[in-house]
Amino acid sequence: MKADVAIIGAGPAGLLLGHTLRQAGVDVVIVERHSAAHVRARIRAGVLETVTTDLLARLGLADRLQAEGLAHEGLLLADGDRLIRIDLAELTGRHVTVYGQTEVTADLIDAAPGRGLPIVWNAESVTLHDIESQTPSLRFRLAGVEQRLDARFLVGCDGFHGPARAAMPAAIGRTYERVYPFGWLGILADVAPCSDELIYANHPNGFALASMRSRTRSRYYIQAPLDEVVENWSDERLWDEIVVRLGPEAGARVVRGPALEKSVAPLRSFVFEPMAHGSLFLAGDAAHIVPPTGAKGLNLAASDVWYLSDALIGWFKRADAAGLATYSDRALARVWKAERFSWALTNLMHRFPDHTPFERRMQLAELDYIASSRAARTSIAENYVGLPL
Ligand code: RFL
Ligand code: PHB
Repeated sequence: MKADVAIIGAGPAGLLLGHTLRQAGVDVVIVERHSAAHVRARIRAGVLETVTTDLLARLGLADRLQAEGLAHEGLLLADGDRLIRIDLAELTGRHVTVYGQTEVTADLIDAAPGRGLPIVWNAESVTLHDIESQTPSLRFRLAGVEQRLDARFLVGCDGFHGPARAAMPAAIGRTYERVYPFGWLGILADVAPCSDELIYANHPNGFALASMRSRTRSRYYIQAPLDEVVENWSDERLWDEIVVRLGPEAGARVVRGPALEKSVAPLRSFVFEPMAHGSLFLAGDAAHIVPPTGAKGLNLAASDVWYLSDALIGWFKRADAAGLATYSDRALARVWKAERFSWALTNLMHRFPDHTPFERRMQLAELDYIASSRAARTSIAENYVGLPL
């Protein structure tokens, strides 16, 4: 097999990049470890910045997003008793869109055959070769048979655990990491949301988030110990805790229902620099992870794709190498600001095992400051809707 660009991974980063390059007439093949059914079933992000929705619109793949996505013009921070509103529309003139990552992925997978975007599913043991040359390749097994894909460039869109970042020579890279001492226990249920807008709650018992996928499907999370097992949490116990942590006003409006899905996810901040070496580029979770508190992970994958697709199209269509040379620096400038925001919001809203009553009072003082200061709310709002490209 041959392609201009070989992409590893059919998550949001790989699918968005593949479609964008294909639309510009660049030959792409995506190689994915799992089946299409597995990728479609993964439940993850729910909040899209305009960076992401504009990319889908530019691809002409935003019909369902426009019909079914919910525009959110604000969000709420809860500090135990009070709800503090961050009015995104008034403070920034912008909004975010609630539309599940599952739906984004489905729309991109469904459109691939009609647009001549090949996706190789179920590719086992993908390895990267000759990344420092101009003739790199991927090797993998398909139903037990060895395959080879030659390309001019390789792009690792293979998430945090994929092989692409590991293929970078150790001497050229640097890793920055913070692992948080808790995870998020999530529940998805076909019940009406308790609020029209997302609620991020800092309760003495720990963090809680009220989110949604639609007007009839809710997504809630609570902070939980890292070693927590889902089996310890019956639906009833989890609903009880969600109600307590959201506070009296929102808690009273929680509608309970059977869990469609329940899982624990760890929280991590992580950046690998640089995002390019030789003929290999990284995009999305392959290069950086944020804790989900700021809703930035999927949106950072989309901003990487803006920069990288622009650079690769420049190289193939205008013989312009400048974009590829600056890709890593451009992408990382935006990544670090999103890392800062996600880390700060995580620190503000969670209960840390080593916190003393002093740290708790610092959190409450900051929430009180946010409630009273338009400048503080504007800072949160402009980060939440997404910083400019
Ligand atoms: P993905 O989605 O992990 O996709 C990587 C793909 O690569 C494949 N792969 C391989 N393929 C071939 N060979 C190999 N050896 C391979 N190894 C891996 C994988 O199967 C997969 O298909 O990375 P990508 O594309 O960079 O996208 C990143 C986003 O998925 C991620 O940042 C977000 O889900 C993070 N996130 C959120 N982001 C937001 O912007 N807003 C949110 O509201 C939000 N909420 C969340 C989140 C992530 C969560 N979890 C579970 C981590 C909520 C949660 C709970
Ligand atoms: C979600 O709905 O899954 C979600 C929303 C906002 C976040 C994280 C996750 O910050």
